[in-house]
Amino acid sequence: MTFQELESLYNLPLFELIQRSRSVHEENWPSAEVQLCTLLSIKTGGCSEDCSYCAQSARYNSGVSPERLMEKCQILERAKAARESGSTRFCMGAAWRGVREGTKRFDQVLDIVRDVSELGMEVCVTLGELGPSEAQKLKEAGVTAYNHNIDTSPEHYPNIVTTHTFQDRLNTIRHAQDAGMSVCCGGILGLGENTTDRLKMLEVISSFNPQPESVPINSLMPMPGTPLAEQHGVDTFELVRIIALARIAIPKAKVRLSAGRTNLSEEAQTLCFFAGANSIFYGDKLLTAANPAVEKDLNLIDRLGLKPQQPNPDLSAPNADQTKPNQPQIA
Ligand code: SAM
Ligand code: DTB
Ligand code: SF4
Repeated sequence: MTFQELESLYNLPLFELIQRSRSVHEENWPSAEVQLCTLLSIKTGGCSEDCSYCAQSARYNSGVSPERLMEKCQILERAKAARESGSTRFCMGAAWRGVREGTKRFDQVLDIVRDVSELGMEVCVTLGELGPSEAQKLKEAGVTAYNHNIDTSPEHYPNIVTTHTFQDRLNTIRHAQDAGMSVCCGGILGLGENTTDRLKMLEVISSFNPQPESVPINSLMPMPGTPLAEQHGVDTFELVRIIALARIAIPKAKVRLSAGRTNLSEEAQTLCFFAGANSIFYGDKLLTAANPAVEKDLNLIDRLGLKPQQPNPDLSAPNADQTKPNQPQIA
């Protein structure tokens, strides 16, 4: 979807925008389902990168202490517990710039993925930069989706991160797609960007071929010690508009209402679901930051008459559209 199309939708009266996103939602998804995803930080802190929102960067005194890669048996316990509690997707995050074939830590990750993928959940990993061979190895080990966010517009990205480029992010996404993994790609609202940046971010994400299988919409959780610690919160109606646009522009993606739910009322979250969000991170912790308690989420889901999504037996990645270019067009 082009920037102009996104902009004219964005400027509609809110109810009209939601009416449109709701109808796209109903054409593509069961209307009352929400996917529950469990997130686990398998390697926390000490990251070389300078992403100015992130508590895991070694450059900031955020109070997050660097840890080693978790042991496989502990990860498997957490994955089984996630499945028991109704999650259908297990997402493992590592605070790395990226991974390289032939290193011990990459072999350890492959070993972990092989075992987690036996449990019947979608297996998502977010490990930073990948080359073609790392992507291929992860796919073979059983990864179903690779999370790599573009986070903001190409223009605003250098104000947020200087240790890698927006193009580096696009290259990794291409490698994940070429290896046959689904891509989970979204961004963060509240990084000091303007509406144009938010729409450009969605323009890029919607131009991927194939479009991402999931689109996480995070609201910045300002982390003490990071350059964005004092950033003010995101207006709920702007968040809802971006969710509605993501639903319209990327109709078959799970739109995940991601970081920042602890700052949203139940009513605000409900509006997000109504506008097209159909997936959440479920569990008391994200990577380092807080998330609503499991009981609170289950209670909300129940009161809204929503149903947790059942496991999807088809874990294959979406197909590319052969009539379209497969590199996003960056203006
Ligand atoms: N190192 C890998 C990478 O950068 O892709 C994986 C982990 S990284 C923490 C995953 C994503 O979490 C980021 O791309 C960003 O969208 C999100 N994130 C990190 N810190 C956040 C914060 N304070 N508030 C909201 N989202 C955040
Ligand atoms: C995504 O888009 N959001 C998740 C997941 N992908 C890896 C991470 C949110 C992190 C929030 C900040 C923290 O926990 O440190
Ligand atoms: Fe490292 Fe990822 Fe955090 Fe950036 S977002 S500092 S790459 S863990």
